[in-house]
Amino acid sequence: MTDPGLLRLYLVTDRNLALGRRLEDVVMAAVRGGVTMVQLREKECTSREFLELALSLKSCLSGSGVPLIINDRVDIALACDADGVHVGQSDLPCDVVRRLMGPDRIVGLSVESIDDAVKANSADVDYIGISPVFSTPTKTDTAPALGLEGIRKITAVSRHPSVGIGGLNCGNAGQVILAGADGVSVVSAIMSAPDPEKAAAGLSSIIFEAGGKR
Ligand code: TZP
Ligand code: MG
Repeated sequence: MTDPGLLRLYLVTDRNLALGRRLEDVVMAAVRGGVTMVQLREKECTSREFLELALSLKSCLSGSGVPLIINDRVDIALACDADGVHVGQSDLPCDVVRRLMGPDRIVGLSVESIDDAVKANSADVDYIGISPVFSTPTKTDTAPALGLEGIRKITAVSRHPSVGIGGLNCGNAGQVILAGADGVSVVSAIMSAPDPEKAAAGLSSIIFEAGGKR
């Protein structure tokens, strides 16, 4: 990934938090509001359903300039010709993911500690997701929250562009950027917003403003 600007406002999906709305509708409203990257992350789906959703989102996003990233599943990412894949510490190792995905697609890796971030420096990944910044009801099986101090320490040692994830919203997104992350990744702040376009636009301007103060 050549442009860390693509990480500025990174939407991670969860249909269960979409208040009964179509996933594609929420995602496209968020894109109109300024989301710069989208990760399809649906944990309660068959492989068939996951692929269908991925193909549908891929076609919605085509021409928007917003990359589609698939959570965990290299096979689904390749099958739908996604722009990339995002893996965690217990998923396929990054070298295997890179070999399967090829040199040109985006590979993202979650790091849950400074140690993970240091190890990621020798991995061929395009960005790291610093996870979780704060504890969140959206994902409860996480490592301990790293806080803003964790972002400072991890961005200081990491050679990769980064996004923070976990408990982020309008109230703390600016601090995440000021602490050194290139972007902010959210699930509920957009998926569950009454107006996802407005929520994305609000986050986007906060992130832009904080970026100008660094
Ligand atoms: N990984 C670490 S925390 C998290 C994921 C997928 C969920 C973040 O959700 P929210 O609603 O933005 O706190
Ligand atoms: Mg994973």
